[in-house]
Amino acid sequence: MPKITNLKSYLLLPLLFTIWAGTALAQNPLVRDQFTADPSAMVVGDRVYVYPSHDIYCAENNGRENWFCMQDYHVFSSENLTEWTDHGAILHQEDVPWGNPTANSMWAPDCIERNGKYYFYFPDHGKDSSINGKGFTIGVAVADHPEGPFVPEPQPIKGVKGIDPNVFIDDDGQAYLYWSQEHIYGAKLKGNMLELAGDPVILKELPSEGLKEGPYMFKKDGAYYLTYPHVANKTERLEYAVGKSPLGPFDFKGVIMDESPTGCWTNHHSIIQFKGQHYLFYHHNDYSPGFDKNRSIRADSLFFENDESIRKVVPTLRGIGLTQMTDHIQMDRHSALGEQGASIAFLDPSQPFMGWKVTLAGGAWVKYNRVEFHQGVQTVRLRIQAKDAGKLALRSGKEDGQVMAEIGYSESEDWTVVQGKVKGNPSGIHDLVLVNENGKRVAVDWINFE
Ligand code: FUB
Repeated sequence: MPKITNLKSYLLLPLLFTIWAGTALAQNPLVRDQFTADPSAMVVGDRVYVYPSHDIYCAENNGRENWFCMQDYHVFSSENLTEWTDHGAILHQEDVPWGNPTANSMWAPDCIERNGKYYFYFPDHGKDSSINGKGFTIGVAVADHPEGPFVPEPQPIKGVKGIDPNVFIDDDGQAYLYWSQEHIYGAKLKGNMLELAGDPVILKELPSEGLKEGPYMFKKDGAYYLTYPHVANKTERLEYAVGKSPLGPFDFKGVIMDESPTGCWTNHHSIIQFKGQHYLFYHHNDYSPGFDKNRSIRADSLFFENDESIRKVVPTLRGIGLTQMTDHIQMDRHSALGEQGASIAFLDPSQPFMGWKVTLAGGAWVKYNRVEFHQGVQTVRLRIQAKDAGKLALRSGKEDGQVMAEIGYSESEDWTVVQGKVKGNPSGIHDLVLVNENGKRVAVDWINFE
């Protein structure tokens, strides 16, 4: 059963989000007030747009309890990869002319730009299973702007049965649609982006055992990278194969991300290059550890080796982007955690969207990378809870580990904001290490600088 079944938790969310408004959201997960999954990221000029699925919890979903339940799509965008704007719902199941308005089946989507129009591809169940055979098919909604409004086409794409659409446009202008249904399929699209231009083919040469889904194609230095989640063992991991043409043949190359160590059964991803850096967008059930059909999108940097193979991405909580010193820096979204005496937990397990805290026993530490300082910083503030008086030290993450501030505090049952004087007038980008130098157990919600 999911952890959040309590209506009060949902009612409190808008209030909680108002409290956070104005703070930058820099870490994983990227979206902190609703469940999001299956992120499809797209670069438009200086912004990254992300089109995820929108998981919700439905006690009963068309007779299948505790299953995926999605009724609409939101789009999010960011210019700095830290502050994500929710542009609101762009498509609801009730607005799909051919869709079943109560199927709760708005699974993983994709979006692509062509000649100034934005084509949004989404799976759904048809109103009448005879429309396109049984089960899922794929529709398109079109907009003049990446954030919509999107207008759904009257009919789904003919000749497609399945889920997880992905569209790729090659350098010669030919567009391809990929999707999954037991196998991964690919087909050429007509120039109108709404119809297949040829028969679908099964993309072979991928591992034959275990579910494969969620295809995502990209091209780099003339090579076609077909990437996809695959159940090689117990749950999905992200793999890739490389070919010389968009419909293969492909050579299996390896693993982009291992399966979740905590058992989230699905993973689903996209890969973009933004301002010279590649990023992997993926998902994990961060806010719903007890129910893996309520997921949250994440992003981490992705690197290529000299031979053009993809270096395996190790998921982080720290995520991507620079954090500003004035933001509430969530040390629990750490880059590293001391092995002894440091732990992460929800602030309130009955309200996961309130976020997490890091608890440090005496001598324990937590590290947070890439905080941007501006000249003139005087004070560090920390929201903490400590049953005993103690002292924290904030050190530079550099080798010399210089002390930037020491923060003494007295005992307090309640959460309280304490502060210390910052030494050395730091500027530029710093990694931070917070150490419980000689105190007893202390919990930290956030820190920031003034
Ligand atoms: O989100 C529902 C399904 O879970 C997606 O379509 C799959 O790719 C998996 O992430």
